[in-house]
Amino acid sequence: MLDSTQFPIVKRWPAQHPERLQLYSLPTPNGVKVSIMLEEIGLPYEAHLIDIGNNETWTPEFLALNPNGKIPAIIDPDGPGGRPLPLFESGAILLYLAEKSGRFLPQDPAQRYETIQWVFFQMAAVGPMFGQLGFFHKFAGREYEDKRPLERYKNESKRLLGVLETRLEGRDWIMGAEYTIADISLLGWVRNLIGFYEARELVEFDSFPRVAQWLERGLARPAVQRGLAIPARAA
Ligand SMILES: N[C@@H](CCC(=O)N[C@@H](CS)C(=O)NCC(=O)O)C(=O)O
Repeated sequence: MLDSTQFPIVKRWPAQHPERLQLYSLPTPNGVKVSIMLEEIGLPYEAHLIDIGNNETWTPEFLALNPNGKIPAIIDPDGPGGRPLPLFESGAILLYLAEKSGRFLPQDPAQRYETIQWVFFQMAAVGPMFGQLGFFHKFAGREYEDKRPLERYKNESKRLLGVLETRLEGRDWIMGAEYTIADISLLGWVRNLIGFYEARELVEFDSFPRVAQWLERGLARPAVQRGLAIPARAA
């Protein structure tokens, strides 16, 4: 059970089903990694919408769960040893859920580390670079007179798409025939780059046909479609 003295977040976002995994998120590229994974593995969970536009991640209740003030975060009431496990950082959450469910992370040790390597590639490179490109191309940064940051993040994003394009040669998924948490970590970011960030032409996305086909393949998965809309945004 979830004790509100241990987890102040449950006071502000009460759990209707405290026995289920609690997800605190918003359908952004980082948030949907976890909702897609939860939909893929079919673990019962309860989703709470955290409104980052209203600075809800910077409230004391949220910061007690993630001192870094970012979604997504979870509390699994049935964590290791049957004790509640709070967790933030989407990559760590993906690894945790993969190990808990025994899904989407290969058993073979070499393949397993290779998958983790690509998750780290997403966390350390694709997420930060695409995110900065979004800031300088679509959001507040577009007003900046100095266009060098935009240029840098555009070039870096194109380079990273090139890395994916090469990796996907002869492979349906990042790890080949098997769909893994590496794909789950990346799908929302690539979709966002050419969708919400409106950077399709800027990064010359059409020159990365294997990435485009991989994205289409991913978006065709029903769990991905469901996960992309969780938690539902207020109407
Ligand atoms: N490395 C973190 C990044 C999380 C992150 O940047 N979350 C953004 C939304 S995609 C956020 O919560 N922003 C709120 C803010 O900075 O105020 C992860 O992957 O979990």
